[in-house]
Amino acid sequence: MEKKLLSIPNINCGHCVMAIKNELGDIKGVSKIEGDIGKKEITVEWDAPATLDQIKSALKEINYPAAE
Ligand SMILES: [Cu+2]
Repeated sequence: MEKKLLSIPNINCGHCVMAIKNELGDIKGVSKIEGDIGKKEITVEWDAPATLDQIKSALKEINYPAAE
């Protein structure tokens, strides 16, 4: 299992976290998504076939790009 903390500056409220959870939850292999509204961060856990690139591009697609 892989796990990554991503900083998402566009997170402002619970709806943002829900939108991210819905989007990433559709990716095959993603097993867990936790959001921290105050810190504007999400933690994602995944296994193959999901990849970090795929997760990042899904976030970009819904206008919640991860900061590097
Ligand atoms: Cu929001």
